[in-house]
Amino acid sequence: ESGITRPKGYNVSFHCNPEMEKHHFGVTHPMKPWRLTLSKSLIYSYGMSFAMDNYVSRAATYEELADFHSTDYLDFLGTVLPEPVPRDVENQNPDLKFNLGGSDCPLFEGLYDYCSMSAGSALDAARKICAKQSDIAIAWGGGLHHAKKAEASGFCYINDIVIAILELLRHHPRVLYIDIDVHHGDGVEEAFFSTDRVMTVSFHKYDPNNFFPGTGALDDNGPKNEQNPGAHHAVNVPLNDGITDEQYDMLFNTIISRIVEKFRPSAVALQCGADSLAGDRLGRFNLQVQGHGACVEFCKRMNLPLILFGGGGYTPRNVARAWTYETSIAIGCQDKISDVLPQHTPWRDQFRQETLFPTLEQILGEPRQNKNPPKRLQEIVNHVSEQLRFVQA
Ligand code: V1P
Ligand code: CA
Ligand code: ZN
Repeated sequence: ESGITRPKGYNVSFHCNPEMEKHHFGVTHPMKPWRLTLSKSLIYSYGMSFAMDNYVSRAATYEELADFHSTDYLDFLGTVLPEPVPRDVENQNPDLKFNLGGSDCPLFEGLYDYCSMSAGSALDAARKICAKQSDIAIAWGGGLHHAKKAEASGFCYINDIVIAILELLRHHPRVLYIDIDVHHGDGVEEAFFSTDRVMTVSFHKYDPNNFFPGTGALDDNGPKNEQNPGAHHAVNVPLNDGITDEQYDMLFNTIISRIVEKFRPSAVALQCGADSLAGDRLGRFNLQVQGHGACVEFCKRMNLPLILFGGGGYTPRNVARAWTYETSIAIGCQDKISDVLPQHTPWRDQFRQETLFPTLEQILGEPRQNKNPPKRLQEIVNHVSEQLRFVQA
């Protein structure tokens, strides 16, 4: 008896496509669709599927993808074949077509299907929100925030988030996009650069020379031309290595409250990239499952229709912990689930510690040095507050 029950009068929907998990970027590539398998298995082991509406999402159609992407790009994506010998990091072809086929965005068997499935689950989530059939819709297989209109980037080929937000905009006057992946949400920011109907906010590690994608400075806030409706509608929160739960939550709560007050969104899209967790293979932060989840909890408390997307996350056991805890927050059973992973959890030994909330010491041995002085965090809050003076609903 798990004690997990369906929240009364509150609907959470869960959108996934198990076929997605069968795809592989290559043995050395950090993006492992297996993390989706591990996450789902932990979510189901806790008995959460009984408290949600579970959907096997369909693949998005060509026309749905073309809502954002150029047909030239989609046609190429649909016809390229995997390379017989994958390129390694040293042996990159500098003029890749649409940035496809390098080490970040390799060509693999079933690539087009993988992309359309990710977009399909995001789009299904958006449609459930628009139909008011879900209060929170979850698409952990989505969240691929770097993809551009006619270019693949940073493990992302199709921008499922942009496609889902375009769907929300058919029914909602204003959408707030929040991105807690450790990387800058550049593709989503760029897609809505010139509109005042979407406000984008990304929290990320920022180092223009040494951290991907190198964009997202504090004063990159949209078009510089005041006549452009998109001016001031991009918020960037550039951070340094080692940020802690307490600091991150202070920033998140302060910044998001002020944005909601001014922008008055009618729906929220939250990208929950789990590479901002401590111990991530690519990330640099010291966030714990609790701190990452606190962002989801904060968004839920705003009481607006909400989509939760996945995103990055390169240490699968921690990705599974975070997305499981965040699913429990969506359902509202976070206080009822046991800190000890259910005994019958498949691949239980993969988790190393048997708890949902390992300590920083358990994750890292020694925590990463925190390079975010309080003075810098205050500067960020001040800048965003100034910026918001130019924003109104
Ligand atoms: O740094 C780069 C390359 C080098 N420049 C020419 C670009 N790429 C990064 C890409 C990170 C993508 C993150 C995606 C997401 O935000 C959303 C799903 O999480 C990169 C890194 C790195 N450490 O930043 N690529 C790889 N590592 C990589 C490693 C092994 C094999 C293939 C790629
Ligand atoms: Ca981010
Ligand atoms: Zn990332």
